[in-house]
Amino acid sequence: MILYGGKLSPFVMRPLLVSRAKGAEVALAAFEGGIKSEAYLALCPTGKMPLLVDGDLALPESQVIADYLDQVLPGPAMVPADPRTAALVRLLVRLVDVYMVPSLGGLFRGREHPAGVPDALKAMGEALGYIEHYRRADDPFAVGERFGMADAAMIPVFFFLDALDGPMPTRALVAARPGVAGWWERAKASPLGAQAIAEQAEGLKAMMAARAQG
Ligand SMILES: N[C@@H](CCC(=O)N[C@@H](CS)C(=O)NCC(=O)O)C(=O)O
Repeated sequence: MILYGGKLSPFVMRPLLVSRAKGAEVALAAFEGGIKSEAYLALCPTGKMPLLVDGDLALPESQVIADYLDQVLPGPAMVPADPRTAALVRLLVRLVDVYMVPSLGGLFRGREHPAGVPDALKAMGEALGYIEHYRRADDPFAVGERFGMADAAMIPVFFFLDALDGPMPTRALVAARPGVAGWWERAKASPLGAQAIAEQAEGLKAMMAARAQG
C-alpha cells in the first residue's frame, strides 16, 4: 500500500495520522512525474494529493482514504461504535472539510490576495465556533478519551492556524474558543500531534525556500 503526497498537505497528513494511530504507518511517496502527470491523472483525475494505491485500488480523497485505512488496518477503531459518539466524530470531520478548509485556502493565499483575508478570517472564526459548539468540552481528545478520526482531520488543519499567525491573527481565532484552544494545546503536546506538526513545519519551510528561489 502506498500513499502518494507530501506531509505538508493536511489532506495527506490525515490518513497518515490514522495509519500511525492504528500502529501501522502507511508508506508515503511522491508520485514520480508529479500529480499533474499523465500517469497520475490516469489514476486520479482530480490531480490532487493524496492518492492511496492498494493493489489494483487507486483511492483519492483524504477522508475516503482515512476511512478505508481505518477498516483495513488492525489497531484501534478511529470512529467509536456508539452511534451518537460516531455521529459527533463525523460531524467534526465534516465541519473541518466544509467550513474550515475553504477559509484556510483564503488565508493561505493571503499574501498574493490580501483582499480576501478579512472574509477568510471571519469564515474561519465561524467554523471554529461551530466546532466549539458541538465538541464536548471535557473530552481530552477531539471526541472521547483517545485519539480518533476527528483528531486526524483537525490537527493538520489547525497546524496552519499557528503557522500563518503573525501577518494574520489566526492564533487569536483559536484562543477565542476556550474548548477548542484547550484541545489544540493537548493535541500539540501529544506524540502523534507533535510529530505531525514538526513534519508539516519542515514541509512548509521547504516550500517557502523553494518559492524564494523562484
Ligand atoms: N478534497 C481533497 C482535497 C485535496 C487537495 O486539495 N490537495 C491539495 C494539496 S493540499 C492538492 O493536491 N492541490 C493540488 C491542486 O489542486 O492542483 C481531499 O480531501 O483529499
